[in-house]
Amino acid sequence: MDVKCCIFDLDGVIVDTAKYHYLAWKRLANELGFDFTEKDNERLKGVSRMASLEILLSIGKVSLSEEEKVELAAKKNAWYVEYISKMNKDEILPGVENFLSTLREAGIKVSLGSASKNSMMILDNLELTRYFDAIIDGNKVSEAKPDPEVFLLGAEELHISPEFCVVFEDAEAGIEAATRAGMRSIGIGSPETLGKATKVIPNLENSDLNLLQF
Ligand code: B16
Ligand code: MG
Repeated sequence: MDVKCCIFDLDGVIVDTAKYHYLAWKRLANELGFDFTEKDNERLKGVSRMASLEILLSIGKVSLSEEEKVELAAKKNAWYVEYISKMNKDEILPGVENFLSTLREAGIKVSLGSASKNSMMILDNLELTRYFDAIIDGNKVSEAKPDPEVFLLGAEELHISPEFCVVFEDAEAGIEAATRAGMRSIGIGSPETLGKATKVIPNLENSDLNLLQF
């Protein structure tokens, strides 16, 4: 087995934060006078905060100045932080902690590769921070997935060549980012949307090192 590093996306792989993003974005949309559905929210998964706001505003056909946008993004984030500050270990997705622990025992490095600027707080609340050798998130990257930057930075920080890295992702843009980084990928979700991944599994439940045999 030649895998030396596993890189995990956060939302949709380790935990479902999308539901809290949804509550906060919906609250903002309602305040602006329009509705925001769960289907609309699908378009925001894996997308950065400011790009998410642009999508939301286009749904409501609202145009604002840059200054107003920055203000609204901060407002949404304050609500979101309020929701996620109540998260705990019970919200870790099935099989995740067990798999992270298996990787560490096997000497395989673990990195986060997320667009979120709140990832540290989330990992702390889930009591998962100690499993990570590197945390690359929205505070460290300038380019959003499908740009490979977030995954390449993880490999670089751990001094591991991309060919020995495997990315775990639930979004199509994340799978593309992994491919562009020269890494293999495991899609978490359905083969219909993640068909370009090296392998697709429904979730990490009962996962062991056999998953890393390609
Ligand atoms: P924040 P991931 C992404 O997380 C979410 O899927 C996306 O909905 C969110 O807008 C983005 O993080 C930024 O999050 O507002 O907390 O910085 O899937 O890349 O782990
Ligand atoms: Mg995701």
